[in-house]
Amino acid sequence: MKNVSVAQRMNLPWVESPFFDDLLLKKDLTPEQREMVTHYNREGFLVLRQQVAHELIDRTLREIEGEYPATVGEDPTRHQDLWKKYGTVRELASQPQIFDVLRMLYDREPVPFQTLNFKFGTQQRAHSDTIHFSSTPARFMCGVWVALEETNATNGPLFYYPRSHRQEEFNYFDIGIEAEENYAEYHNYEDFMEEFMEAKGYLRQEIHMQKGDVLIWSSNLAHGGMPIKGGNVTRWSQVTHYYFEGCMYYSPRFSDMFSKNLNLRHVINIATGKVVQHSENGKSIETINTGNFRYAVSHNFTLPVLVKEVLKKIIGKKPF
Ligand SMILES: O=C(O)CCC(=O)C(=O)O
Ligand SMILES: [Fe+2]
Repeated sequence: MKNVSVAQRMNLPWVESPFFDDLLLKKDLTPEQREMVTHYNREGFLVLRQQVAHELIDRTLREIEGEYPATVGEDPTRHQDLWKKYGTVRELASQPQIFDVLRMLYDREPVPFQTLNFKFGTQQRAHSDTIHFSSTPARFMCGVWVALEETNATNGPLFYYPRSHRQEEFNYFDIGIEAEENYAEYHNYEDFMEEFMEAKGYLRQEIHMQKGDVLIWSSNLAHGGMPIKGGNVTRWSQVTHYYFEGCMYYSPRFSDMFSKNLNLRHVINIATGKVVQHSENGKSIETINTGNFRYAVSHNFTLPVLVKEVLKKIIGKKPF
């Protein structure tokens, strides 16, 4: 390892590295690109104006509009993975110009793996997406939010806490909550995040966007949706979550990392339709399906663990 600098040895996206400034000096980037990566490094997000063709957005809305109720607050409020049904959602998740920006930020091949489409503002409390999706090496994940129409003070625009991505990635273990199958404990995590942001003096910023604008947030940036103030006003949008090749991908919310119960995700690359192989330091990691779309590292998956999982499913709680 003597010829490799300490900065190069760090298993992190270069844009999140503590040696970012040194690494930047070695990059072949235009002044505009330098500004973009520096902003992402410092603030944890990037706004790209007019990135997505309005023609594609209009086609998307025509395809998905029938999936939603007429009135705000009625179910379903969100649709996950409409890309499986609609080519336009897939196209929005696989925009080459956005891939190029992600390659610049992460130096790895992007893997769009999940879509969420909303008709109305989500009014979600602050969270970091790392509670839902994380990776090892850490931080090879980001969210790409596309405005399918204008967002403003009344239709529940996005908010984020600039620079909060620099904090550690909190999981349930850190705040004394057990890994869970449902959302019963999630409000405790949300309380924690809100209180943490306030205690550390982070300032919430609301962002207003135009149709076709894009916001990229780094995996650990705290963000959410503002309250809807304008009655039955829409806020059409699509979020695509991206991983990057060459990692292990897991859900912290369902995992107990320290007793080897790492809950691995079944990752399909939306752009290619192919399953993405988990890997660790260049070595492929085989996984085993433990039911309910949950996967575990197969060499950790012993017979007693299997028995426990099956019993848990039958009796609805942990057997021992
Ligand atoms: O659209 C929003 O209000 C927030 C969505 C979000 O937090 C996410 O998809 O990660
Ligand atoms: Fe989120």
